[in-house]
Amino acid sequence: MAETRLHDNLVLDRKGPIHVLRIDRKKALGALNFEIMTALGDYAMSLAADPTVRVLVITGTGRGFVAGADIGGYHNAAQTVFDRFQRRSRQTHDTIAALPQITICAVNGYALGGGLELALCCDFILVSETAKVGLPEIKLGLMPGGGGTQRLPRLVGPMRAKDLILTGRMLTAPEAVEWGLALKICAPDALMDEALALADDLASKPPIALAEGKQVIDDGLDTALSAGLTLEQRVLGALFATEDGKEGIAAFIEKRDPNFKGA
Ligand code: CO8
Repeated sequence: MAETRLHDNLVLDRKGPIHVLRIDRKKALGALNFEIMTALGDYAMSLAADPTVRVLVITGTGRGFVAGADIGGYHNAAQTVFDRFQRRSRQTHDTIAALPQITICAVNGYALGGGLELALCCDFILVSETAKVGLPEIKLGLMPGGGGTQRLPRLVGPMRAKDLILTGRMLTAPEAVEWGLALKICAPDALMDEALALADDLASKPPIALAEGKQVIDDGLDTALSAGLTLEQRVLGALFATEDGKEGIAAFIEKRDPNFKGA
């Protein structure tokens, strides 16, 4: 176990090809201020360039995952301060969403506002039975600004997104799974084990196919069906030409386990 504190409120645990990043701000239920958002973005930027890491798990501490942006920091703040946070959060969210690694968000408690928006940047969301998720910005006279109005409707459809965004209500963990907002519900004590089991499974997969599969799905969502289908065929053709593609097929024929090398 190699834990490093990247920031007062961010702890990184490196487990070989898996990184576990924990937001550690228990007293404020994980609320994100400008400094944490910056540290998170800087870490994600460096991770994007690290081919030795295949999976990132993001989680929180105690009963909060991230209860949103740090509201206290914006009480009577200048417009420029608010705008600076918005720009920073856009960079951080976009960097995490575009990571070549597979990302798993293990939501241990409240994921509200910017907390849910951070989770929505991840490939998989697992929720603890105690988790509550929502976009309550409307109660502050605002609306989401970290991707909530765009990423949530793409995941759960526009009507359900409007339900959460316009009422500001929270979903329980079973409701989040029922909506397709989370993949799986876990007992609180089992959340990290389940997240790490999924991470282990993903980390054992052929790395190029893993990264390309993610990218093609994400890019396809941003494009017309015919362009997405063309992209899919092109990338599959390129994967067929990789050593891992040849190894996977040979291993099947020879009835043995494949030895993928990421080439
Ligand atoms: N920011 C700062 N502090 C917070 C936040 C937050 N988002 N959420 C909770 N806290 C703090 C509380 O102030 C409290 O601190 P203290 O003990 O010092 O008083 C501590 O965490 C525990 O919170 P509660 O006592 O309120 O605990 P409860 O169990 O009673 O309630 C809730 C938990 C329901 C999560 C409640 O704390 C809550 O409603 N929090 C705010 C949730 C929210 O509105 N999030 C969205 C924020 S806006 C956003 O994310 C995007 C907009 C970006 C613009 C930024 C401008 C604001």
